[in-house]
Amino acid sequence: MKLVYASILLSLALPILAQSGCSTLPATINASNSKLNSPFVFLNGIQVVTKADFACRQQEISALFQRYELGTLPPKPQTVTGSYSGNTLTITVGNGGSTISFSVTISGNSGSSPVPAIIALGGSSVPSQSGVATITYNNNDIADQQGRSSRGRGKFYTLYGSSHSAGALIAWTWGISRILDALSTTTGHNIDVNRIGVTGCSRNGKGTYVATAFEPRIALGIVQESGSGGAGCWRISDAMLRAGTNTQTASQIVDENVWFSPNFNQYVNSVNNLPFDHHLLAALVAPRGLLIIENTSIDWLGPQSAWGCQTTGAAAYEALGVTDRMGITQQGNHDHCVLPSAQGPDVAAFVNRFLKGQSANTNIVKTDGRNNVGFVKSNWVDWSIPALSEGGGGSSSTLGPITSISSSTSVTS
Ligand code: MCU
Repeated sequence: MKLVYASILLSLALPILAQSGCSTLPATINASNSKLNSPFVFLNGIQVVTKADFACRQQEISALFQRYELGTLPPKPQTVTGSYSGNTLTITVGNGGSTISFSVTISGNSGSSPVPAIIALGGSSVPSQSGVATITYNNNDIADQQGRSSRGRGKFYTLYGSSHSAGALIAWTWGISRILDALSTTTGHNIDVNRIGVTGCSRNGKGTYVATAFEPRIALGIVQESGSGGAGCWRISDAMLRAGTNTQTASQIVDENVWFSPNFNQYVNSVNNLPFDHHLLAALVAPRGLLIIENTSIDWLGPQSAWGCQTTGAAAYEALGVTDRMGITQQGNHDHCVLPSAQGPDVAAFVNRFLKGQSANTNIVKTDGRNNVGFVKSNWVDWSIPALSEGGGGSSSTLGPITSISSSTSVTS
């Protein structure tokens, strides 16, 4: 009888412990793993059982990315105001005695009722969609990306200091959050702030993925040809290079540009020590809409890495019972950032469903397999996918927002 009582207590306590277990990250983490880390096990070894646990694991993953790779995403600044005139939304942000101001241009926003919109980092390379506005965001103005010498340049750093830990990707995310803040408090633009997508290609595809992962107000991320540092996993890209394919790796990428935090530099030659990889970006976006578009013809993008990484990341959606909210479409034989016409319907399906609120078949996971994509899952994945239960009040549509982590150790809101 005692034993039964104890095991009931334990089974009741585990999910609760798991939730309170997400309150802090340990100061140091020794987590060497040559495979892709499970989305369903907390750092302390406790299994994710319920959807509420998973929301907590998302906070842990968010904190890990910020501490080891991206740098810290600051919380909402003290003041954010917007003004809209002549298709330009101007956003003014004040914090700690400094003020910056930046603008985005809006097109396709006419209509008798508010329209959905896609924020395009550096412009859009996917076909424009009828009834959906485009918000063109000059992300370079917020954090420059002109090689290593551009570290700390841009309006984000004017506000937070040039030695802030944020790399460009998370700084751009911060800028998108401010656009959303300003849209919410400004009239005249005719944008429905509850139906916002984000897109960008290549380096701006990396930014799109990170923004979608860290800004829960984004309903859909369309991540185009982001390659290594975006849809690719560091571990798989390293293996591709070891096998003789000229693929971008972590150690190359930090030499090339300032997309990541300086804190990442110490891990780029030992990526197995990272307690995460980029499949867990998908775990941060889930259960929201996500379309990953990749190119099989460009080795540098790491076709096998992006495919393996993202088909693995889709496990988060499967565990939440929403497999068709994440699409992966990979095709070759075209130039970089030139969407082949065959992938046009994939974009339209995700936009129709997640921005226009229409019904559309978004069960899209496909590759043309060109260039021997050749990902062998059993070499990389040693965990199984749970069916997460509703316990603790979580549900796939009401998962709490991922709170921004202002201190490097706290993962509570
Ligand atoms: C795929 O994104 C990058 C890539 O990481 C860089 O190595 C390369 O220089 O530029 C790509 C890009 O942004 O192309 C427009």
